[in-house]
Amino acid sequence: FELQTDLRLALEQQQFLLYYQPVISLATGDLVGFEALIRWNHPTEGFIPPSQFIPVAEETGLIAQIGEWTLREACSQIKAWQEKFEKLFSVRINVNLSVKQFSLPDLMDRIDRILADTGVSGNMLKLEITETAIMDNAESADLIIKQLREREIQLCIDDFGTGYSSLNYLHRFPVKTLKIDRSFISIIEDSNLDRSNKSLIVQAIVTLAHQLGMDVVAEGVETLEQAMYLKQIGCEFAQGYYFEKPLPPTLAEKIIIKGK
Ligand code: G
Ligand code: G
Ligand code: MN
Ligand code: NA
Repeated sequence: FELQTDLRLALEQQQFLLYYQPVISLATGDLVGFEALIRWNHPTEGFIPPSQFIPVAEETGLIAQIGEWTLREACSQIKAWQEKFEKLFSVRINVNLSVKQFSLPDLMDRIDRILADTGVSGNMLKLEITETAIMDNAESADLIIKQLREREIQLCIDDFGTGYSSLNYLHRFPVKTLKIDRSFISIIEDSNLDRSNKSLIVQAIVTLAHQLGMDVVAEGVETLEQAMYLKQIGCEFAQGYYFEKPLPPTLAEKIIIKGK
């Protein structure tokens, strides 16, 4: 098994899948979105996690094609769910963009082509990028963010708190949502007693985001205590195993129907 070689074949042999993890409103328990997460079903190795192959894809440049596939597949799924569920399906799908993808000079053309081909409008999409993606592309980010906004595509800062500690870009670039990295969530153990530095950081991030006009998603929420604490400090949204794992489309559909 040679990961790099097999990764090239994976695209043409259609070994990638998207799973969808529900994003939940902490106030109401309602479904407010899904994050699309890539899965590689390798013919002999079984499921290989993205943490293993996304870095290789970044190094080899394959990420451009894989990212293109992901975005197209997510948009096709949006279209299929819109046709199947009509008004019942109205939430955005979050798609992860890698650092390299965000810096592709023709990113906007690629996005426009996919939207046109699938017949999906930008207001059904949210793109997740890291702080690094923005900071590494500080000059081009202004224009890209403006163009995304014209298409009503929202942006979410993923893994917030683990990348650049520079907060400069936060007021410079209009981003809808901050997603707090799960390393900050995993240390929340008790909604009343927890006074560790890390949960103070969570509280500070929520306050910062709100003051900048952003909403907040906590990722990696695994316990009721964490969910209650986050709700108490005003964090709007959450995703994590406590609510739902990333699901194949057929199971995600059951959540769409329930709306919870
Ligand atoms: O699904 P999982 O929890 O294993 O994801 C691990 C990491 O892989 C996460 O950081 C996630 O952002 C990233 N990831 C998942 N799907 C995609 C994708 O389609 N494109 C990119 N660039 N990263 C992804
Ligand atoms: O984009 P990002 O790296 O944040 O992707 C989310 C990753 O976290 C995915 O790989 C997903 O499978 C994983 N994940 C989702 N919910 C949980 C959770 O509650 N706990 C942990 N440990 N991982 C989670
Ligand atoms: Mn993400
Ligand atoms: Na993350």
